[in-house]
Amino acid sequence: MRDTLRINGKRLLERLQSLGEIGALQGGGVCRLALSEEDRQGRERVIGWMRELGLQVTTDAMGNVFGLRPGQEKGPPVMTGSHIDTVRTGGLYDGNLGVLGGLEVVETLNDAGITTRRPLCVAFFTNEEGARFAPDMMGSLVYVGGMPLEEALATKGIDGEKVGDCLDAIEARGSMSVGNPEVHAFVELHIEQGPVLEESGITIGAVEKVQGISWTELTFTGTSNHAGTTPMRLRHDAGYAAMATATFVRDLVNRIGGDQVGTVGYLDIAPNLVNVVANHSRFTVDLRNTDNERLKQAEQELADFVNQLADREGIEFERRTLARFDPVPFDLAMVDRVESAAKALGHSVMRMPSGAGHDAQMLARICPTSMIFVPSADGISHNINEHTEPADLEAGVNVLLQVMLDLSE
Ligand code: HGY
Ligand code: MN
Ligand code: MN
Repeated sequence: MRDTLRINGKRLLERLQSLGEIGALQGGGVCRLALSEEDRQGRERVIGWMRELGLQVTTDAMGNVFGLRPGQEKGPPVMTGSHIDTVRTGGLYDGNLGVLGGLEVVETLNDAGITTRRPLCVAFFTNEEGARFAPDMMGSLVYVGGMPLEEALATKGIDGEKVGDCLDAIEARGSMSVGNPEVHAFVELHIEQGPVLEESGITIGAVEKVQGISWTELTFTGTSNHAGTTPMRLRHDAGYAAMATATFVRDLVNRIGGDQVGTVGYLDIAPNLVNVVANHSRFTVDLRNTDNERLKQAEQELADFVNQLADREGIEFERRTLARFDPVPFDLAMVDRVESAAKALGHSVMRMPSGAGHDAQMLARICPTSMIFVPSADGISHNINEHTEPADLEAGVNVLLQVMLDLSE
């Protein structure tokens, strides 16, 4: 009976659409930055669904939310989940699919009158994106003990606001100490956010690992001056330095090759005027690689370049590490479970790494963990046109259902 159990794809889509109304952008997409008013509304809606499904809802001091479904026995639950915060130009599925897919699994079991041996839990973690407050995966990192709670709460975002103050402003700070509930195993359903599954014509990704992530913030301080009267030999141009570094990053990544990727996504220049040599620039460099040694090489070459550039240009600089996570391998038995569940359901499946960071990479520090990927149309994500076909969404949640049933017995 359990093998033939299937989720309700229409109900799943309705919840995804409903949650996507919160923070909806003109012309499509979603903006629900961590700990914003939109995040508060999103939390309220998801917690409401959790309660409607009979889950026991708890919130920890970092605002991580857990919906527990009791089992026949007590003990650490089989957990699934992800995040409901988005980047500024987010889509309907990044993170949300993992949380609402978990709720769909619960409702399917409720409808079938099934109580699993182990308890189940559906979670969403605070500030997975890291777009407002770095590092990313902050909530799950604190939950697994990888970042002290106080340090996280004191973290300032790109708008100067503190995490703790923003948690309180949206009444998201819970009373439960971080690290609860314990967890038996964790499996996260997520869109791939890249082109691999679609290009391979494969429906399910059994994720073997998450690549290493290095986020650095660089601040250059030069001398503002007249764009017309200042000879080039007398310039200390913080704008030029930022853009020279951005082009260096692209050349560096092309030179290293392989899985190496590099992005300058955040750039602020002042005074940002047509006829003034910039005296200030602040920007971020996102470097990633599945190979940690190569990632370290990229970080070292970037540091060397910035030192030499600052000397040459006669400018000051500050460097701040916003995030640094080594590549994380997932538990092979868990990857096998994802792969065999997909095959048993008749879906094509391939083992693959994750290019994006995920809460699962933090849960892997404390319990057997893996991820289930479904295809992203045109490999697009962190973009309002993010899309995954309903049949693929449904396939992913059916695989999640079977893996959770498997783990809960
Ligand atoms: O940046 C990431 O990989 C994730 O979206 N937080
Ligand atoms: Mn995500
Ligand atoms: Mn994301």
